[in-house]
Amino acid sequence: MKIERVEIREIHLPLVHFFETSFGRTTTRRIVLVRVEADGTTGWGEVSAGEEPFYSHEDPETAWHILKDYLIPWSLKKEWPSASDIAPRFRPIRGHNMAKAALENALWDIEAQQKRVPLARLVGGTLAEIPCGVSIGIQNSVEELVEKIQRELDAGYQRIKIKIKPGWDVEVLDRVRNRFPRIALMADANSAYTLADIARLKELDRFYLMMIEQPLGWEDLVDHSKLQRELSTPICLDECIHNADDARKAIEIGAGKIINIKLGRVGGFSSARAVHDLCKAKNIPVWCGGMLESGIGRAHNIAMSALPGFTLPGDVSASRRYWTQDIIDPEVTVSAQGTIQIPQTPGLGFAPSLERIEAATVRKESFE
Ligand code: OSB
Ligand code: MG
Repeated sequence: MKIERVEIREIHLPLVHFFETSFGRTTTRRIVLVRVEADGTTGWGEVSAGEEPFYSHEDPETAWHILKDYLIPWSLKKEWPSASDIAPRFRPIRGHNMAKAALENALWDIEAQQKRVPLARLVGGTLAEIPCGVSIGIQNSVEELVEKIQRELDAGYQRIKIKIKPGWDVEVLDRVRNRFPRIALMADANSAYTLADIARLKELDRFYLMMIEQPLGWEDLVDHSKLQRELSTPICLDECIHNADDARKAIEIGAGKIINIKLGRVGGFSSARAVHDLCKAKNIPVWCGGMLESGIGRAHNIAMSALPGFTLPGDVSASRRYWTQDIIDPEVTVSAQGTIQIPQTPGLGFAPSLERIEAATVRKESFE
């Protein structure tokens, strides 16, 4: 495919409810979207970076800069045999995986349309539907958290993830577990602890969680392997894993037993597939994480979740949990059994609504 034109734009989308993690609270998402035209076909990608560089070093500004000054000039007017050929070209740029993923994933969208196959099938997906969980942020009170959990269980979601941090952990989980003794439950700390907190982290073992996600440093595999030896609860790695090589090292030193794969964090479908294939070969379960994506990033997450190694419910849930109106048609819906059907139509399977995207746009720039 020959890339004729690339447009980047920033949209602002207010969340239905604030989302709070150990590193802060988000009320409105600032999302950079990438639109690529190649051989008369249009593909879309989404930068999943947070508003501030608190989850990783990336934010919407850094992504805009890397796309505008490197990734777009390096890919425009060139002939790419397939979407999988662009990741090696981007390799000289260190990091900036979320910016890379947005452009690469738009090419996968184009390739799926050109080959007239569903995106899920093009990337190697085999599942017809995927199991869904929800990620519930830190609330103003435990009562509100319990109420929210009940609402999501009533909607059919198969597992509940809550966010924890020092001061919102043991007591909260104690009350949640007492109220919901049998649900599939996990906790995500987003790097809020250190090995000095080991006694407190060991207390979490009594809640028989499915896993505890990223308790320690955002780049620290070594301390996670020390912690895993002290815990019966499996550790799931999120922030630490940027590529298949990180996953290999993590598995080798026992830094965790489960991996959360995020398309943005690992740099797009090519890298995500490599992480998936490695984990599958090593019998490490994986699941698809989320970054409060708009419908475009969500549609990519759904396609990736169809890969056979995605055996655990992910953080991919219905559009209505995030937005009063999503920017795709149809919106993402979840069945009463807590599943999402993989689209069987060619390409993304969800049409970006230009009208809604335009209405949410605060700046855009195009390159030919
Ligand atoms: O750590 O998984 C995370 C949201 C923003 C940044 C990091 C994370 C999250 C979530 C939300 O947990 C997942 C979602 O519902 O999209
Ligand atoms: Mg996480």
